[in-house]
Amino acid sequence: MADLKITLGDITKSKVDAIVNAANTGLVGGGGVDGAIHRAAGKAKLDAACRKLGGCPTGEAKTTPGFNLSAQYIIHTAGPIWRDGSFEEDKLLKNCYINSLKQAVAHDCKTVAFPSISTGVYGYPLDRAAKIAVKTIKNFDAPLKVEMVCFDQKTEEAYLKAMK
Ligand code: AR6
Repeated sequence: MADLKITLGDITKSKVDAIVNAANTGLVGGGGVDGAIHRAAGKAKLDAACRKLGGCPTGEAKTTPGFNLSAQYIIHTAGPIWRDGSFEEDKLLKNCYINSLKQAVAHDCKTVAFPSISTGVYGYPLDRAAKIAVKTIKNFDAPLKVEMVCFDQKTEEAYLKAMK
């Protein structure tokens, strides 16, 4: 069972082995947390590393170095874009967490930080996403310390509620 705690802050400052990025399938950078991570890691170096990965299907995860970040690795996952819930969004979001955690284990990480995948630009209902994230992380069978780094209070409240 992975250990999970909910915090409020900026994930680019997290002192963990790996941070997860809420990326897109092209791994071409973007706004939100993706933009913040690219800027903090060093845009040119991270863009070049991402280009070599050749994209990332929704629900999968791929890893690059963390470059200028304190974190050694960045695990990039592409969350589902919310439509109405009938396009396997829940399953795809769960896969994002599972595949990111698998990448963390494969790279020998002990500590991992996640942002709230898909609940920004991708429009996923926050409470629904929080429930899936918390359940999937807690049920993941590895001795990992996981932090959910919420960028605003509304997000933090949703994840704290999902922890109960
Ligand atoms: N630290 C932690 N969380 C953050 C930070 C930060 N520095 N900045 C924003 N967030 P979003 P998505 C929160 O939109 O919905 C990009 O353009 C934010 O408040 O970043 O998965 C990609 O390239 C929200 O709670 O990701 C994709 O095209 C959460 O991170 C697309 O957006 C996720 O919001 C992905 O959309």
